[in-house]
Amino acid sequence: MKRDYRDKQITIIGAGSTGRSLAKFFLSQGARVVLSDNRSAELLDNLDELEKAGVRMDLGGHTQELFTAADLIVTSPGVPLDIPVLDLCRQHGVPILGEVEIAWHQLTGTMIGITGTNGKSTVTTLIGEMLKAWGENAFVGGNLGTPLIDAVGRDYQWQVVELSSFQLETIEDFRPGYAMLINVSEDHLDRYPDMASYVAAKARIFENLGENDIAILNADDPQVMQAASATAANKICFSSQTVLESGMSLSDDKIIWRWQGAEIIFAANELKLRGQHNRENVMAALIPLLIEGCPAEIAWSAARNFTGLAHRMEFLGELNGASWYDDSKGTNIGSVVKSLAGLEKPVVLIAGGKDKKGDLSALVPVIRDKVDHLVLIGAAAERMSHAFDGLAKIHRAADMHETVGIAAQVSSPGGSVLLSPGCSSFDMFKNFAERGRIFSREFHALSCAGEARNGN
Ligand code: UMA
Ligand code: ADP
Repeated sequence: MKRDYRDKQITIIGAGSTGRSLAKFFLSQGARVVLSDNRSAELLDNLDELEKAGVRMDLGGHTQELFTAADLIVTSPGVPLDIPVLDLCRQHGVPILGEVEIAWHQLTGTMIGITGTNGKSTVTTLIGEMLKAWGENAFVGGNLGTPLIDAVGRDYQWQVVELSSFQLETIEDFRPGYAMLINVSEDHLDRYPDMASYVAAKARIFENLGENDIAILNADDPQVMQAASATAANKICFSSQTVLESGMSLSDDKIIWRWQGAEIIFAANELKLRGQHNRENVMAALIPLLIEGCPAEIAWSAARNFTGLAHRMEFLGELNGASWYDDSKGTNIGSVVKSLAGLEKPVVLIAGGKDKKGDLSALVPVIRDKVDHLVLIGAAAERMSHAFDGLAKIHRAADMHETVGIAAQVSSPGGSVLLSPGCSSFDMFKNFAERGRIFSREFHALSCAGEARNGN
């Protein structure tokens, strides 16, 4: 049921995209709004408009009284829940909720929530493409980029929302009609004390589901099945290892959908997306569409034509006979393993960034097998150079310009250069997209310089 915020005193923490969208929403509801950020005003652009509209700014720190006197605190996903000011709010009994929870109460239509360690953005975007091809009016966003609160008041028939573990930590009643968990592997151990806490945050997507809701699950991932074991929802699975009696399966090059006694077969080799993991993403994305009655040929044509998102194994071009790939969104170890698995050796791997403290050992066999040079960047470079010592020749670089220069020098004709950092970007860049863009820009600058030298 829609909640009424008229005259309520709301303090929002985090003046990033989520906080700003929340501030607009609460203003529109007649609330009194404080936007608090521990960064100072000089580091935060374009807040004037919100201030003029009546938002009170609390910048360069979190003023305790603006929190303890509030009726409600709403957090941005990047704000850890154990910071002192939030502890104080709990002591004072001030409720703390997240943006996704706030948005959910205000929305009607069918919500498809997508979480997992890897593949969330691809699946979210794909479902959006399928709904568009079907002629439906859908919001597509969440952790993908546009905060879910922006969907409020827009009369979308569907909300397709990518959900991070951070966003799920602050739900209460949140209950999407479809809740998908694509996979689970180690991530964000710089925020969570251990893997169990991270998985528990992800599993909250199932917390409030009832028997009319649908949980879409990866049958091949025991941690996924365990996380959903207690849900009251109807479970529908996908598998690339077993042909399921009911659900979505991959067998050789066939994607098989069996549901309510009917069977539909799709030819997986028609997909433009590459890699086994992307077949899994396509399978997961098809499920809600087919259940909702989208004609199979429409959903499939959208899947077939989907070429993937930027910064996910994006092919940039060739330089000195080596193929260059931007996988800047490869921000955890599991995703680097998948990306390397899809390449032939020899690979120059560019890795490192803000260290998420994950176990690096899963990368050892695939580095030994595929990688001849490692170019390490950022805060995690030190730990990675110890973990990968002796597996490949290790180089260290201070910035992306130097990184690309070294990678070009050591790459081999017929081989590949892969930026797949296995880390977040925040130590050197604004986000993974900026890291990818700068990588691509440096690559193109070097290619052009090479062509100019060769007189092309
Ligand atoms: N801040 C404080 N106090 C603190 C900590 C942070 O004030 O104690 C402030 C920072 O100074 C900063 C603001 O909080 O100004 C940033 O908030 P935020 O990190 O939540 O950033 P948003 O711009 O609101 O973006 C968030 C998501 N970011 C994170 O989860 C880190 C975006 O996901 C998401 O697209 C956006 O909401 C819309 O939903 C990005 C991400 O990296 C892509 N997500 C992680 C991932 O995919 O691995 C989970
Ligand atoms: P997310 O939004 O969860 O970070 P993306 O769709 O942006 O996921 O993909 C990021 C990276 O994760 C890709 O470049 C790829 O290396 C890896 N990846 C994508 N889908 C899967 C999957 N289903 N299983 C494992 N790894 C995947």
